[in-house]
Amino acid sequence: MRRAALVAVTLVSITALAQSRRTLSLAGPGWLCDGEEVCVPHTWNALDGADGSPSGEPPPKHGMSISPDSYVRKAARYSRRLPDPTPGMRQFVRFEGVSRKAEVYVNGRHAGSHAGAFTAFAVEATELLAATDNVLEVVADNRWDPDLAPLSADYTLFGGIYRGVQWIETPQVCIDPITDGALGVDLDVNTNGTVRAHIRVLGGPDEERVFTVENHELWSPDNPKLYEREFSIASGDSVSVRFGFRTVEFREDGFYLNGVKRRLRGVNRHQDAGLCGWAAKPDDEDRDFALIAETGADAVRLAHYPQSPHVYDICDDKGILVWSETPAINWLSASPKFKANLLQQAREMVAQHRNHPCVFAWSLFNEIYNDVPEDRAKEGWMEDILEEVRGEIKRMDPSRPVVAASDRPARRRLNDLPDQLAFNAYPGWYGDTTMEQDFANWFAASGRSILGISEYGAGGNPFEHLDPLPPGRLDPGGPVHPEETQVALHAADYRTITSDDRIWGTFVWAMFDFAADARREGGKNGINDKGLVTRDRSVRKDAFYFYKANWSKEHVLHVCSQRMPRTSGGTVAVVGFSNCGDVALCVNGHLVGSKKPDGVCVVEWHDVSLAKGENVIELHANDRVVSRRIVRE
Ligand code: ADA
Repeated sequence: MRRAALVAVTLVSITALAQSRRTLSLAGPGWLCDGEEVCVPHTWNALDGADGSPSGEPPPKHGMSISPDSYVRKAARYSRRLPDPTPGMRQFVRFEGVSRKAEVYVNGRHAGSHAGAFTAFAVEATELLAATDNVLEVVADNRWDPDLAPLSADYTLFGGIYRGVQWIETPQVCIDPITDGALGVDLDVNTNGTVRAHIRVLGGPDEERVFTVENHELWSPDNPKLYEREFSIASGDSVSVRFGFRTVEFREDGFYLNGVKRRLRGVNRHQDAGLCGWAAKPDDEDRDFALIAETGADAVRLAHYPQSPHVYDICDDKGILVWSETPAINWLSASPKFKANLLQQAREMVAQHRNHPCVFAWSLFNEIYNDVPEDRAKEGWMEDILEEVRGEIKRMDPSRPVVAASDRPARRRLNDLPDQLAFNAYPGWYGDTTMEQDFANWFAASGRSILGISEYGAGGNPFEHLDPLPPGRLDPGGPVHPEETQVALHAADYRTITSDDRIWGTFVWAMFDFAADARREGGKNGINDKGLVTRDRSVRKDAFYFYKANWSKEHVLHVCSQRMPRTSGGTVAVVGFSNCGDVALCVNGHLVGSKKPDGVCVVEWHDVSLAKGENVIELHANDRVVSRRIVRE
C-alpha cells in the first residue's frame, strides 16, 4: 500500500516535470460583449470615443470639463469559452489591459478583480475549472470612480478588454504570474556583464540566479542590442526575458546614456491608435513606431499612463528611450482608497516594465493642479500622496530616475519631488509668453540647473490653411487651427530649445492626433489635433517634416502648405524644410532665389508673387531633390 502511494506520487511529479508552461492567446473572435460577437482587443467606444457629439450629458463630478463628453461609460459583460485544462496543471488568465476596472468570473464564480486601465493582471482559474466547457466572464467598467486614477484628463477613456488576453498553464510549482501582474522574473543588469535574476515562485521558495554575459554590447538608440534568457525552475516551468546593458544617469549638465551626454529628441504618444481607439493590435503599434522612428526621434513619452507590453518591446527593438508615466494627472483625491489605487498602479508599472532597457525614467505625474472642493483646505496633501508614490517607485527600482511633467512653476514642493523635472508649455498657443520667457521663469522658480520639456506644441488641422497668418494668438478652443500656425510655433519653440544647453530633453505634444471626446475645436470635434500625424495616420502634417528634417539621417526637402488649394492677394509665403543644403525656389519655372536653411532647417520667402490661375511652386536642393506645391491665385 505504501509502495503504491509512493509510485503514484512519483508518477504525478514526473508528469508535472514533463509538462512545461503553455501559453495561448485568447485574443481574436470567440467573445461576446453584452451579447454581441466581438473580437478582442475590443472597445465599445471605437465610434463614439472621438466623434465629439455633444450630448448634454454632464461631465463626471470631479472630471475635467472642457465641455461635456458623450461617449458611453458603462459596465459591460464579456464572455468566452476557455480551453480545456490539462489535468495536473495550474491555469491562469492574464489580461494585458481592461479599461478601467475588471471583475473576472470562471463558470460563474469570482476569480479576481483589477482596478486600473493600463497595467496587466492575472487571475488563477485552477480551482474553478471543470474538465471541459468552461466559461470566462469579465465585467469591464469604464465609469468614473472617485477612487480610481485618473480622475480627470482630456483624453477619452475607452472602455473594454482593449489589449491582449492569454491563457497560461503551468506546473503546480510555477514562476509567479500573479504578483503585480508581472512575469515573475526581475532582473538587475550591470554593465560589467553581470545579471542578477530574482525569480518569484508560487508553491515554492523564490530563487536567485546570477550569470555573466561575456563580450556583451551596450544597448543604445544607435545599437539596440538585446539579449534573451530563459529562466527555468525544477518543476519544468520557465519564462523567457529580454534585457539589455546600458546606464542612464542625469548629471549637473544633462542626461547621459552609457556615460555619453545625449539631449533627448522625443515625442509624446497616447495609445489611441486611430479608428480602433485604444483597441490597438500589434500591427497598429508597429505602424505608429515606424512613423516615430521616421522622424528620427530617439525618445518617447508614453503619456499619460503605461502602454501595452508590445509598445515597450518595440522601443527595446528600435532603440527608443521611454519615459513611462503613472496615471496621476490633473486631479488627485485625498481618499485613502484613491491613494492605494495610485500606489498599486505605480507598482504594477514598475514591476511589469522594469526589465526593459528602453525605459530611462519613471514619471510621477502630469500637471497636478486641482483638488476637489472638500480636499481644498488640506495643505500639502497632494504632495504627500505623490511623495509616497515616489518612495514606492524608488524602493522597487532605485536604478532609474524619477521624472515628472509640471505646468505650475510656483508649486515648489511638488516640483521638488522628482529627481528631474520637466515642464509642459504652450507658448503662443495657450499663453502669450515666449519659450525664452518660460525658460527664465522655470529655471528661476525651480532652482535647477537642467530641465526637460515634457510637452510643447500647437493644434494643426492639415485641411485648414491661412496665408498670411493673422497677427496675435489664435483662440486655441476656436474652430480654426491652421497648419501654418502649428509649423510656425514648433519652429519658434525649437529654435529656442536648440540654443539652450540646459535642456536635457524635449517631447513634442503630440506624435498623433488623439481622441479627446470633449474637445470642440480646430474644425474637427472630438480630437486633440496637436499631432504631427492625423489620428487615422493618413496625413503627415508639415510639422512632421520639420522634425524629420532636424532629426532624421534621411535627406529631407519639404515645401509646406501643399494642401492649401488657393490664396488671394497676388502673393504667398513659401516655407520649407531642408537638411540637404541650399534650397532654390522656383515659381512656374522661374528662379525666385536661393537660400541656406537656418539652424533648424527652415527656409522661408515672404510675399512671393503669383500669376493668376494655377501656380507651381518648387523647392530644389542638390539638383535632384524637389518638393512641389500647386496653389491657385
Ligand atoms: C496638457 C496635458 C495634455 C494635453 C495638453 C493639451 O498639457 O498634459 O494631456 O491634453 O494639455 O493639448 O492641451
